[in-house]
Amino acid sequence: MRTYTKYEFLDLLEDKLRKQRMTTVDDATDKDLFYAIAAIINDEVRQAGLETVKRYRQNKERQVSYLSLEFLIGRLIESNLVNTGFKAVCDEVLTDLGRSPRAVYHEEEDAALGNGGLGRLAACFLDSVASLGLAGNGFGIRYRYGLFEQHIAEGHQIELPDNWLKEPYPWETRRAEEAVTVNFGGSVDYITDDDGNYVFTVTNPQKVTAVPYDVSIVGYRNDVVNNLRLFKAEAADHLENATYNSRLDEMNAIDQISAVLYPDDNSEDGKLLRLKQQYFLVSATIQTLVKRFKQTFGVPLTQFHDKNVIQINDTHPTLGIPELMRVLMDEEGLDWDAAWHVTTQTFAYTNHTIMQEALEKWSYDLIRQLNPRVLMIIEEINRRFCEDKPTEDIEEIAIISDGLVHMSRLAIVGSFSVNGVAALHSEIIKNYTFNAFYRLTPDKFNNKTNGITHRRWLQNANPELSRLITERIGDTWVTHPEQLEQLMNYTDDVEFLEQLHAVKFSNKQRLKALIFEQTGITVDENSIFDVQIKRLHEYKRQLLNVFHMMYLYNTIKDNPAINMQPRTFIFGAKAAPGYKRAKEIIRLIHAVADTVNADPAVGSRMKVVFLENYNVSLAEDIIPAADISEQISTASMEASGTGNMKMMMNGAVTLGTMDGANVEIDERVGRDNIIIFGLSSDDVIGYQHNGGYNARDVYTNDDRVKRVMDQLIDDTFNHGKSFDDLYYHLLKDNDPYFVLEDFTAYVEAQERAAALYQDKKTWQRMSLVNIAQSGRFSSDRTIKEYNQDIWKLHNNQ
Ligand code: 4GP
Repeated sequence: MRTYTKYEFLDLLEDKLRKQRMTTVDDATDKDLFYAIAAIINDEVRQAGLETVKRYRQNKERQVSYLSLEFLIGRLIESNLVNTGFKAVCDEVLTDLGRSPRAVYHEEEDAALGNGGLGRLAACFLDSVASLGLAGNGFGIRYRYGLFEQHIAEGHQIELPDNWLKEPYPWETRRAEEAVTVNFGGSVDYITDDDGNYVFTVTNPQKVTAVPYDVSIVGYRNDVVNNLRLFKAEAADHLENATYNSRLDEMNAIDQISAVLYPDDNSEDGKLLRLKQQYFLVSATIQTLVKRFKQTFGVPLTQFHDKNVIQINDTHPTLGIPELMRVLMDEEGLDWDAAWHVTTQTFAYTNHTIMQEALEKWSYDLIRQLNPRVLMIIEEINRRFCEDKPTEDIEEIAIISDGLVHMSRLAIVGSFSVNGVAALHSEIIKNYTFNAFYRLTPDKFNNKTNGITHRRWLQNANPELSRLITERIGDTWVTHPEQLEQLMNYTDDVEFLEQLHAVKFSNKQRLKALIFEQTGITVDENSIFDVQIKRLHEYKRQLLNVFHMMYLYNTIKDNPAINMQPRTFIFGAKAAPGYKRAKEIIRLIHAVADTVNADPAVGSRMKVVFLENYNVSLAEDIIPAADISEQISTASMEASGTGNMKMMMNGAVTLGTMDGANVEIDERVGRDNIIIFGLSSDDVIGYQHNGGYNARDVYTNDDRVKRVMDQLIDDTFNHGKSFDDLYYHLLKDNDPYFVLEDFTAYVEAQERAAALYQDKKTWQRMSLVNIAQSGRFSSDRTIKEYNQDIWKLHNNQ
């Protein structure tokens, strides 16, 4: 990629402003500047993209396709500027013009085509694949509306449509000429060919056009530009329905397929539409890949898997397995065995959760409605798979049972690799969730601990810290994040620790300003910024955090003169629209915040802040300012977590359970540099299997627990409506997430955290060790492991 001087870049900017926005630098709005800069980037990137494709083609390279119903991209402008190498010059030009680079970059809408962890992981992976020079592309859906916009009205979450495409999205290119047709429904016919084989055809299907929109994925200063292809559903040009009105109805129905991101994660709504989205994505992708294979390689499709590997992000794209079988057999004439060999050598499956409600099961009838031929193939896969298995195992492994198709089972049977996303999670999958399969094919199972792109989450989100690090150890950490470990040489360097502290302080001041702007609450930048940002889910236990806040409040009310470490509790969280209890927890956080923040007896010792509409961009503002990273899930339930990695990389200290990747963070930083508490995953699994925990006992015997519990239903924090559901649920349903059981340990851990924070030197050292040990959690490391063990792509760098 080219480099530009300030003057050259300014020339380009003026040119783009004139030709594309019909304006000049003097009159340009921030939005004009944003679009003009995007156009400059696109000129470079699209050229490099063409060359990348040409290179892959010439070298006949094996490629990975990352299939995901979610890509939680956020804004692209800054990472594109960083990765092209234009960031510094662009910042300088804007500043010289008297403009704020931040304001200009913030004109970009977040692309929120995902719900949470697995969607953001997919976006980090794309960045690392390109930055490592690997041939890999993403495939997803171009949802017209992304993850809902969250508003809070009197503590209640209100969901508004996320109209992210109301203005043109500058990073996408529509490629109508590469559209493919996806068939839904219809009925299956067959004939017998001359050799006596069945040939299947589907008659009268609903035909939907999948139109690709390509988004360039720019590697970090390596001239590699990969692609994220997002499909939009459109009606075929000639709908065959009789009347104009019925055509319009059908067009509307087809629009729905790519209209909204499935709003509920971890639950089961809008079934047929969701399933249609899944099949739409996988069918469009598989057809595209098969077409490209035939154009590029000139060898029989029996070698498809030599050139293609498809990583499926959770079970949502599992229908890709029968779809590839369908295309290979019905359209390309392979027999079952040949097609099955290719398919099972092509697919690899990543599991992201053991939560039962997220392990997808679809009714047999629904899949028949969706595509009867696909159902036939699933039935045949199941028949052949179960054929030689002992009867006593069938219930646990059958792909179809009780009228349901178990997607995770289909994914395991149809893939050559199955991985979890942190060491502990991968063990749980092997030993519990998928144990029967593990016993059958132990070699399929492996672990790939998640990672995050340090370019976005450190270099970009925390420029002051990046500068400080580079001053000390040079900038090789940007391409070799494990080099951050060199910072371990400075753990006793008082000057460096002070500088680190100064950076955190100024990040906290910035967040303080943002908090004031968003909420009107004034927080103290000298207080601990105690941060819990993630989806709202009971297993993540925001409720435990709230109980601790209630307890602290009680402590202050009981001893008004008490001298305690001031704290600011910061939350960001969206609850799935249909998840009532999660929404009640949001309401509770607000009720506690209103009471605490308004109580003069509390003063500056404690503030509670809920930042609404948590998204990738907001995370980039919060994370660099965090002191404590709350990772307090019920042990065994958080597959990995990635916020834990982002915050550690920015010098926050984890306060967490031995769950997900916290276990590996603990291993890296050592017990002196992390605050661990609570039940272990073995304890939790033991309780689940043998009973043994009685929530009511804890409630009755622990005064502190009883008091906060009772405050759910008295009027201490009651804003018009008490929190009966939470109260009765914990007692009657025996607290399935062990909030009460872990309460005492959590309070003690919080006390330890406060004491450590007051010992400034110790805390600064802890913070530094976390940064220094975070390189392992770069997604570059994760992607290298995927490549070494699963994808086996040629390494271009
Ligand atoms: C999430 C997991 O809950 C989280 O622990 C993990 O870090 C992340 O995937 C990426 O692997 N799962 C989901 C989901 O987002 O929808 O199941």
